[in-house]
Amino acid sequence: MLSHSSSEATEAVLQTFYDKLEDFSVAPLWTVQEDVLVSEPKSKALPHLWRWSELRPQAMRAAELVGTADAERRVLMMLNPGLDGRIATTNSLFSGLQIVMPGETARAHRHTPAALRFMVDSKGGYTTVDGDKVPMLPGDLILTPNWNWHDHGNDTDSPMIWLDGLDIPLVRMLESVFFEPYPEDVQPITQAKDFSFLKYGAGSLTPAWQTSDSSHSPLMHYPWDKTCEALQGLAPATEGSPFDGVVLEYTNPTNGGPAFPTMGCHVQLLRPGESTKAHRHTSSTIYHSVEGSGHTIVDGQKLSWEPKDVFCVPGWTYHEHINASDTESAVLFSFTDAPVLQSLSLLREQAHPDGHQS
Ligand code: GTQ
Ligand code: FE2
Repeated sequence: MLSHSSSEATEAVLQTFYDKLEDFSVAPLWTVQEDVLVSEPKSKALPHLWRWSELRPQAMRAAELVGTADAERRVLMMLNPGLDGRIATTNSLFSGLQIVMPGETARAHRHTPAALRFMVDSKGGYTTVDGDKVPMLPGDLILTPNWNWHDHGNDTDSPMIWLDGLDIPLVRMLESVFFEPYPEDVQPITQAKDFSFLKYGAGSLTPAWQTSDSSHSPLMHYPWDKTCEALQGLAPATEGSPFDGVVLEYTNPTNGGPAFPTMGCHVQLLRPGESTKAHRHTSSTIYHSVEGSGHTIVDGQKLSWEPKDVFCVPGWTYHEHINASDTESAVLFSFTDAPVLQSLSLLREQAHPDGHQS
């Protein structure tokens, strides 16, 4: 028979032993076991909301004070108040607000963290991604995958402001950050304008003369008019998800997979008066309200959003969405680290046992 053993060592003897172990760069697991092997995750990140009405004036002020010659990128980072100044919006995701003023360019570079842009305010302008000049209008989603050259330019007479989403905290944790400036300020345009959209934008009609095996979507541009049309067409015809309403993923048109191996992107429509059920998942999410107003209850805390606000839902926290209007739809854009968790068999989801938080 096996049995549990016990010993008579006193506190003092144990402490002397533990101190001694430090000399060998080892430590006892048994004194910290419960901090490591927790029964379930508890994110240090807090639910938090950033208001467009407060951030926009600060972005404009940044544009007065700092030029794109001095700032590689003029970005206001959204730092999670629970993460002690870490460059992170949730544990694994980063979000920022970037501004490019009329006539400005943000010079070409590339890096291993992948980036997405969701256009908030502009009358045009562009990002060039590996030689493909991608136009940027409000509501457009633009991808700049791992190690793709990218530079931004504003050839209009009004400011461009967009939401950046990057996997920076994850890539830093994996110690895989590489960065390289392009030898010139601006990279050459080598493709027809918006080429990835010409090639892959039809969604269910993809080039048959070649196969694409890249780990990210080959489509760099998901224009708002197509997104809007898909949501508006589908919303009256289906219930959608109990947790997210009519929610669509921005997919890789060649295989139906996520936009990036590290980040997935979604857009969801909440019908007038719609309130969703609560659930939680190990993935974390950053949301941006495109239109409409409402609130999201995260871990019992009410985050009230107006158009263009940004808020985050840390991993494994219950959340549910409420469209406060009885007449208008609400639309939320979001990005998530779910593809990472999925590919590592770490993605778990749980519905709230009572349907809603109290
Ligand atoms: O626009 O290239 O928010 O490189 C952070 C890093 C934006 C960008 C960010 C970047 C960019
Ligand atoms: Fe960049």
